[in-house]
Amino acid sequence: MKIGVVGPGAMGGLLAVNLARAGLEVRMLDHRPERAALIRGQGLRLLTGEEEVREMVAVSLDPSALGDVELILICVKAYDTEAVARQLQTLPPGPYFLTLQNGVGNVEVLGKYLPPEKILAGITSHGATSLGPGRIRHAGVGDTYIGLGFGESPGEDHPGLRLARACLEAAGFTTRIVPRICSLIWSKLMVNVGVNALTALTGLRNGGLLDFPATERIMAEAVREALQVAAARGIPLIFEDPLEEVRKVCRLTAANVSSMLQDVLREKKTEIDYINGAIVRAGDQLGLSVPTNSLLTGLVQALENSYAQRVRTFGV
Ligand code: KPL
Repeated sequence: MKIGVVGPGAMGGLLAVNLARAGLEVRMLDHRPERAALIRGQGLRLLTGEEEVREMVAVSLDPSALGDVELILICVKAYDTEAVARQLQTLPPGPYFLTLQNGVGNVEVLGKYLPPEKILAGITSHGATSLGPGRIRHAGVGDTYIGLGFGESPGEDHPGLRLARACLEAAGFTTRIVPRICSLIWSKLMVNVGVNALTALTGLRNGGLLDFPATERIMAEAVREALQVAAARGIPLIFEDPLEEVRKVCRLTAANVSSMLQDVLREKKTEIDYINGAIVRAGDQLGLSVPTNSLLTGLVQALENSYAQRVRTFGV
């Protein structure tokens, strides 16, 4: 079976290596020529604990390389979804598209360019860290859920969902099909709202957020505001106690460097606008006050817009 993976970052790389090891034919799409060339030459390297494996996978800058695949996994940052959707729009009809991205709004953007009935969405709590171009650490095992991007999932009866689950399971991701993925996306959003901006601003690993009363308090406040927004939107969540779930993820991925902290350490753009920023936009529309998310969003935006001006030493 041929599978496309868009975005050879941490999650895309983790999936590509594991799919290739399971015997599937993986075709990756990248937009960075130097990284694509490096992966083409050296393969993708995946570190799990002390063990490192290397897999050679096909990487292209041209979307037509994905012309005959059955499923395309979309693993780019949320701010690149639109550009990727425009590229994938040029493919012949056929493949299913599965987004496994962080944040809200990806399904809607994909739906503007691709056939909505072919769009699948999922969330995963597997931790993946990019150690550099083409080199990934598998930083924690977690659950994965998938469903239709639009509408209620008919479960096992849906060929696209069956195909996506078979691929993910081949890659070692235990996967459940759920009826309403929107609830899942918002449930995962709570985790990212509580963890990502705070780790990016403090420089702490996920587990470190539980070590300080101040970060615990700000986390609780950000999640409480996001829960109010979800309730006002009528979106049911899967967690009985969402804040406790955020703490649980911090404990399970204690050693992980969150994706947003990885971005800040590499002085890259972050996904803040799709996480805490999405709560701020929704709060504005609903007339709800979300001061903690507003503050976290503003601080991360300031940080990512000022890398060149950062003071690194106060030497005279
Ligand atoms: O999704 C994550 C991220 O870093 O973006 C968590 C679950 C918080 C793991 O670090």
